[in-house]
Amino acid sequence: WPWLHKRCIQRGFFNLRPMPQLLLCTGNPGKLAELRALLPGRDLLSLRDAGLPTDLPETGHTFAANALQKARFAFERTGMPCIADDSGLEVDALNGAPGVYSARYAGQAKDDRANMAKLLHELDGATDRRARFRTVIALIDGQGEHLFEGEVRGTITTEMRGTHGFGYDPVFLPEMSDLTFGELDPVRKNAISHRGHAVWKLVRFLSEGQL
Ligand code: ITT
Repeated sequence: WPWLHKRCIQRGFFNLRPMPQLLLCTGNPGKLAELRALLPGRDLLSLRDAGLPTDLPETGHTFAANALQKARFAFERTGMPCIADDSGLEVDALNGAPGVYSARYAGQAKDDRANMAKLLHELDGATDRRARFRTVIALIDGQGEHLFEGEVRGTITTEMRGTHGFGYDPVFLPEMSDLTFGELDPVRKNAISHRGHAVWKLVRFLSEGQL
């Protein structure tokens, strides 16, 4: 019991201060739904709830730079703890493309089907179809700026499969799975995804600290 009591104090289980609201700085409805599912029990606000634009500036050349840029934009305007996710698909045979340009791979419209069609076209006939999804999550609060990374490796299919998820999910087959992210139900995707890994690190950080 003394051991358990000490662990509870260390982990803040007796800390009855209310958890602060967190602002999720994404305009992508698919990401927003996954972040909400991965952060149960948290008081979460969307950009729309906070009266901010949903297409935040992201002019960096790395996931980390863009995640920080989006979180800073929102933090400077609200002063709330802000969480931003910048993510994308890196394909080995395309030297890491589309990478940070994943959302606009087929044009400015951020059209998921057009992006997947372009990717399948680029890989037409390719035997090396290895790829990975990467996410960098930035948290900015009154204390500072923190980054949490996640990735999942897999391959690109030769056709779109499944209707779950968003973005490139129907063409991404994660390692050790016969089903694409588009075919997996959301709980199973979150259990192995790049975003799931990054959010676990974020949750550990939040539960160890004051947020
Ligand atoms: P925000 O910047 O507002 O968050 P966005 O859609 O512009 O929204 P990104 O710039 O981070 O987000 O682009 C990420 C793109 O990568 C996204 O449009 C998807 O096409 C793809 N992507 C990221 N995570 C994905 C996932 O879990 N499943 C499928 N595609 C994903």
